[in-house]
Amino acid sequence: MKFSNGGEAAAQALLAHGVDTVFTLCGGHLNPIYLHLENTDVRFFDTRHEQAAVWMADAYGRLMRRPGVAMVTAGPGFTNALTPIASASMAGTPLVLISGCVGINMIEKLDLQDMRQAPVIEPMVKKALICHSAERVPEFIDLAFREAVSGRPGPVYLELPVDILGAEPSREVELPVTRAESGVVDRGKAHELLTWLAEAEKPMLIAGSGAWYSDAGEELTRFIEATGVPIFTAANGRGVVPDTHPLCFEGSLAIRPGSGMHAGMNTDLVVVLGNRLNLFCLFGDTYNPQARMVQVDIKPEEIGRNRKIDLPIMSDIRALAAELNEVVEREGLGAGLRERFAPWTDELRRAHAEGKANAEANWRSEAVPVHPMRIAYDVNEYMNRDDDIVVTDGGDATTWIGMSRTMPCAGHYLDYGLFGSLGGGIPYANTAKFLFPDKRVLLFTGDGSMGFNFMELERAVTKGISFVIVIANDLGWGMIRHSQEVRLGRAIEGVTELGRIDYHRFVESMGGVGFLVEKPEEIRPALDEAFASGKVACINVMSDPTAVSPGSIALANVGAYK
Ligand SMILES: Cc1ncc(C[n+]2csc(CCOP(=O)(O)OP(=O)(O)O)c2C)c(N)n1
Repeated sequence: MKFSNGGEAAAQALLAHGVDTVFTLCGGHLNPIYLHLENTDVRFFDTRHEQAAVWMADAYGRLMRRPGVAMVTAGPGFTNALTPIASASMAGTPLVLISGCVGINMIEKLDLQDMRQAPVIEPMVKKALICHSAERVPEFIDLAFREAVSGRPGPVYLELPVDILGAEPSREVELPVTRAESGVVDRGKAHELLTWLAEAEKPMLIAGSGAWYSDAGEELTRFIEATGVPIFTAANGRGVVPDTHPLCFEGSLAIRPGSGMHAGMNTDLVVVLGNRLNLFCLFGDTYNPQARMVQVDIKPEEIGRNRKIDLPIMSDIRALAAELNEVVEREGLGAGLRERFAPWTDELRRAHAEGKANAEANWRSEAVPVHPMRIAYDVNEYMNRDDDIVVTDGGDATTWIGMSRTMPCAGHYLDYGLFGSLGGGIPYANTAKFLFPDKRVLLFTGDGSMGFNFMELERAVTKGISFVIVIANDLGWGMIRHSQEVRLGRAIEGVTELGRIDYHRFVESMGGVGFLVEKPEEIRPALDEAFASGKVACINVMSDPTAVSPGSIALANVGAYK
């Protein structure tokens, strides 16, 4: 095809890749691309801060399992985009960040917004690309998309200098769209894993983000139903087998009320499926040191991080699960395994019920100010449709809802994950409702985290995107205050207090609706009214500032803070 300039080539390449949404904050360097995306099938979501644009692309990547696309301008637009890129890198989110930059022929002349961008972002992305010729723009876009989804997904950076976008390609250019292939299982290893399972008495499967991105839910469900092996889920894998399935014991985190801790301490075989041994399992230490370890991952370098792995398997999770199912059926292994694991699943059911019972007092607390677990409990009960989407932000707030949320399915829950960056909540909620206008969306957040991208609520109101925000308002940066109290015996003055902020009134002034809630029994009626309003609604719940989450206690005790 013959293109008038690099900007048109970029726009056509994005369309060829099926891009339907671009999250962006404008800048002159991007005009040649905008011009050729205007009036096409691509929708722009124009944010008020580049950070929000990239948070939104991150949410897109996680919800849709294909790359979210953010576009930012040179220099300050680029630097504003960095935090969510680091977060996406840690989480392994498929995302393509396109950045403008100064023209190649203007480097070092002291042109506007000039800086060396690629070296800054290189350690945060799977690949940092700079395209130096208008003819090669589609090829670079193809490469960026392929890289973002191949193997373990992740963010990719593509820099398109403004003179390249303005230059006319000297020849006809193809629009390549290459499919990334996923990893194929080693059949012998699948067989070996089944032998190990047959020798175990107390096995546990842990399905992480790799199970979500490979779409392994159905195959895994078939496998646990055939064999009776209990499964736990983690990270973006939460919900790949629903929490309500009798063989799913919900999240694997040891702090979650349920059986995660009991299973980890007593298991004799841990099968980690597309999940990393990171802080969330104390780098592998929450699992019985005597247990045999199997780790399955699409990225071989991941296998063996932090703990010795007895059986490493490099595979896409769905491919492995499908292979396991084939062998189990062919060799008729199911009934024997089901019988073998029945006492263990009974034990887990008892531990699960006990773990839940221990949390009841907080979940059903009638105290004023409201216990944050009670808020999380009511929110979880209320968001009871299978396709409801819950988003979280905040320190303790994320811990409380993480401990309380029942996952009816995968791809309907967004939190900040391992990078731990506050501030993505409002952009995440904007993405969820923008992509799924028919689903109910709720953001559960701390009061501090409300502030980072507050102006994005203006975007929501202006664009008619409605969701409900529930703030567990503990008058400050709760998790840090609490970790100081646990560690030092007191809060350090001048850094963690916010005082009472009437966020609900701010939201009202922007055209949304607001509710102040001071008693537990007011939460549900406020949720009813908030969703019925069809607007952006903020329920500002005065929560107990002295309630310390297990997350804060962990923060006070992990190595870095000693
Ligand atoms: C961008 C960013 N800045 C600072 C921190 C450190 N931090 C972790 S938890 C926390 C407190 C969060 O307060 P809030 O949003 O009110 O939620 P709460 O813990 O009170 O539930 C802070 C400041 C962080 N994780 N990310």
